[in-house]
Amino acid sequence: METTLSRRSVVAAAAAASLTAFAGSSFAQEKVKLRLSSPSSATDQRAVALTSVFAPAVADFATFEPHWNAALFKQGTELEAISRGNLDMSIASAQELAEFFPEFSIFSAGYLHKDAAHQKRVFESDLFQPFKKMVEDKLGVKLLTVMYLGRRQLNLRTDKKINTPEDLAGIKLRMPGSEAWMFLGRALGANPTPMAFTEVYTGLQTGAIDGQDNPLPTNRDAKFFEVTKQIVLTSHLVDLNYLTISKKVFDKLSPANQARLQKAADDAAESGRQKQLKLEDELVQFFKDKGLQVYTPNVDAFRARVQKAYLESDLSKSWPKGLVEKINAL
Ligand code: KDO
Repeated sequence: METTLSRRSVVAAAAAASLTAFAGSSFAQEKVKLRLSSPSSATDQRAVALTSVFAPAVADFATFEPHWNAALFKQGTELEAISRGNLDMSIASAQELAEFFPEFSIFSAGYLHKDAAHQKRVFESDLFQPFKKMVEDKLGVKLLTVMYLGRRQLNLRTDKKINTPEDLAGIKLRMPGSEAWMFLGRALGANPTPMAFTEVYTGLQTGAIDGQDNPLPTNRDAKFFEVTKQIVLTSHLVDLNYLTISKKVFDKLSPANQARLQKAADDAAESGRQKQLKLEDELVQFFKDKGLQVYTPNVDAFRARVQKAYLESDLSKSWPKGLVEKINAL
């Protein structure tokens, strides 16, 4: 019995040793690990698209390892982590990029992108190329593709009806913690309060904040409807995130695998975009059924105030001359 056992363990040890040897071979080394950190939940359509479209398409040369709910890095710290070589991928916002490159705030401006298709045209146009290059050269981060997050709407735990920006006076509106986000909160007429996405549910539940803004699919995924009373359809930001990868990691791949990874990223973004658009259409009824008031305010009043605030701001001083007009013309 003892002999059998010890033989078994020798066989097991040998198998383990040969596995280790295999892992050290050049063949195994070709499989790169892609660790992504994001505050998104695993049910967010971008997360779903990355695990169901991106991961299988790169599986024979890369292992995609996502960490949702900001499990690995705090919201807003991912780009620095990639830059320092501690993380491989993220889903970054223009607002986060504006912390490094102020001119990126143009892509975070309220009422700039018209819709998901316009957002994609902007990303793919020549005018975006210098922005991409700047992030690659200075941060070592490659912006692979643009992911549609959706139209951001106000979602409040208060009862008072909101028709114009003036009605938001004194409302503590949670915004993600960066200057470009805070600016948007002020431009809407509210009193912005910075808070990480993962803390928003509790913030609403306890009354630390009066409201938050996010697209309808996010409001469902994060269950904000359980702790709020109304959704005001301001559509103040057609929001986006860029799927990013460390340039160092990307450059180590063969040209063929780089092309496959790029295609996988674009396919995942397209799949997420279509699902997100469909959900935005369907979810108004879902929230009404949950007992929330869902209505459209005076959007023209919001648009006029927000656009004026940006154009008169210091933020817009960093925007390349004539770029707003070129974006509008796309
Ligand atoms: C949020 O914190 O409100 C936000 O919507 C900001 C986005 O840029 C993005 O980080 C998003 O959160 C997360 O992916 C969670 O959906």
